[in-house]
Amino acid sequence: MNTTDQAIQEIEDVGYTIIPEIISPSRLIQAQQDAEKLLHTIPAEGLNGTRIDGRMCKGLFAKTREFDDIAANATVTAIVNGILHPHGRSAYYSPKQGAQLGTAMIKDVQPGEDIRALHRDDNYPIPHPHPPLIVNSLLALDPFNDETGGTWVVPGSHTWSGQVSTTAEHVTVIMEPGSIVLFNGALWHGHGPNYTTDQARRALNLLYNCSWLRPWEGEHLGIPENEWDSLPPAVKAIL
Ligand SMILES: O=C(O)CCC(=O)C(=O)O
Ligand SMILES: [Fe+2]
Repeated sequence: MNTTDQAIQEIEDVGYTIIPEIISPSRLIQAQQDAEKLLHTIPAEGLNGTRIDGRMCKGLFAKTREFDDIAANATVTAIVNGILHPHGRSAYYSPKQGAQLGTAMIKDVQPGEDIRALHRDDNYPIPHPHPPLIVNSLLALDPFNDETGGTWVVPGSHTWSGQVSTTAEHVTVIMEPGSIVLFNGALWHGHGPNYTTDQARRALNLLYNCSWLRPWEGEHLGIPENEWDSLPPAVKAIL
């Protein structure tokens, strides 16, 4: 089986897959530098009134063209389309039916930052389980592990019915910078605490949805017309 078919199979079976080194070391360094320029602190309040300020950059596509190549990466989009549009692998596929980028952001889990509780991204008002509607992804810009606040996933939970249990048993996604985790939006996931004092856990977060659904944020909004005209077809296809 090739990488794409194997990844599709894993997402179907356990709800997620990790692809090591989806970008080259030099592309990674560029992405880390571009991410650092865009990240800024967003003030937020936790449940008990504590400060949970996070470093983020939302609405990426209206702000920079630096991540277009990753969002439209041929392997990533083939996997996403294979999950969201299984018929897309047949001869009747039209690119216009392909997955849409629902949201694109950069996130940082900073040293000392607490967990993000287990949850589902797919909260459409349709009982679970149902056919996949969202594939979310996190491209690691820093190491993901048990110390840095790596993503937590509950294997197989994309097929579960009912409400999310925040105490379900999870595993940590362990990956090196330049690798990507892709998961069905119905999979329960979150991330652990960053126990370190000096190691950020930055990620490029690209969430794709079926193109016939209303996107979470709509990355096509806010792109100036002259910029839109010069976008490559593979980028336009996901917007
Ligand atoms: O940052 C993470 O590891 C998980 C974040 C998350 O819940 C998401 O991207 O939907
Ligand atoms: Fe999430």
